[in-house]
Amino acid sequence: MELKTTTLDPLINLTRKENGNKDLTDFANHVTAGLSHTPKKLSSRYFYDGPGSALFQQIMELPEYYPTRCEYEVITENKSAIAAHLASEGFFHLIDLGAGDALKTKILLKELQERRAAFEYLPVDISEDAMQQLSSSLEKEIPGLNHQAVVGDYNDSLEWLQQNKSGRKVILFLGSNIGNFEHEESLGFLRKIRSHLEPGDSLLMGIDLRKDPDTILRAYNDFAGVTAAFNLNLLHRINRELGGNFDVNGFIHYPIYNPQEGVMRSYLVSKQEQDVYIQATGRSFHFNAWEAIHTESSYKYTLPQIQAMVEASGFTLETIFQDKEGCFADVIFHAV
Ligand code: AVJ
Repeated sequence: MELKTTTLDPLINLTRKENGNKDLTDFANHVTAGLSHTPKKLSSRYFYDGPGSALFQQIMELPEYYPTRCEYEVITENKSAIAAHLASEGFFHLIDLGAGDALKTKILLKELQERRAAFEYLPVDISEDAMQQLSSSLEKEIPGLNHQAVVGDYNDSLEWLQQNKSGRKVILFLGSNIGNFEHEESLGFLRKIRSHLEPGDSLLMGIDLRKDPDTILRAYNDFAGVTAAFNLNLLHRINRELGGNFDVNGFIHYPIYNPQEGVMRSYLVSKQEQDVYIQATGRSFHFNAWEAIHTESSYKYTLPQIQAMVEASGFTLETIFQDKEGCFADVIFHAV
């Protein structure tokens, strides 16, 4: 009998596996549905192609975009307590949903490695570029780390992990990515995560908290216009991948914060009446002057809201970590 090798493929791509043009077809169907809907909408999940991921990297370095810096502080200040919680019970799979550049996770990875914790790091992201860059940077920065990057959406990746990785799991869901879900969707998503876990497995979730509305609005309306370019890239992507003829200069980025709902919503607003033909959808779409496409929601939470939401999904709250200013929370939950 042959010995099972422990070497992991550095990258698994779930979006390519014999699904041909399925992703493009999905994108085209999504665009057709969203631009025929009243009011018009497109999902922020399509922001993250190569150029979009690069723009998001720039956003994280903007002076106005506080969430990354606040979460960096939470993780840095509490790294040993967090690592102790995660590594309390022997070998585990550390699954990083929406890992991106994993800037904050790397602090924990180094801490876990120093403690000689037994674990395998599995970053998951829909951006293949981001996962390729992460794989090679991990090799340089954290030699000896057992890791395998997974390219795929949250659902496909969770299924894949269920089938391919058994044993204790710790899910990281950092960067306030949960904020992109509407409230019902976030409950559904947390329940989905829970359904892939066993009692005693853990979830570490990073969430942006409610604060001064001006601070929030500025983070999504930066002076240099990087967030505008990030939002408008969605139209460039439709032009590139689906053969659209959007005149991107005919649209403006418009973000607005609702302090009662605690939600930042971003729109692309058409400056004039126009028709846009999109080859892959086989049709054109009409825009009235000042008609808007809703492209992103980023929900901000209160601590009681977070606790209620996650406990309604089959978890119990373990510990809340926060930065000094109460800007951002990273919360550990246990599956029950
Ligand atoms: C990556 C979803 C957390 O909502 O703050 C940043 C994305 N959009 N600026 C966020 C984003 C505009 C970001 N998340």
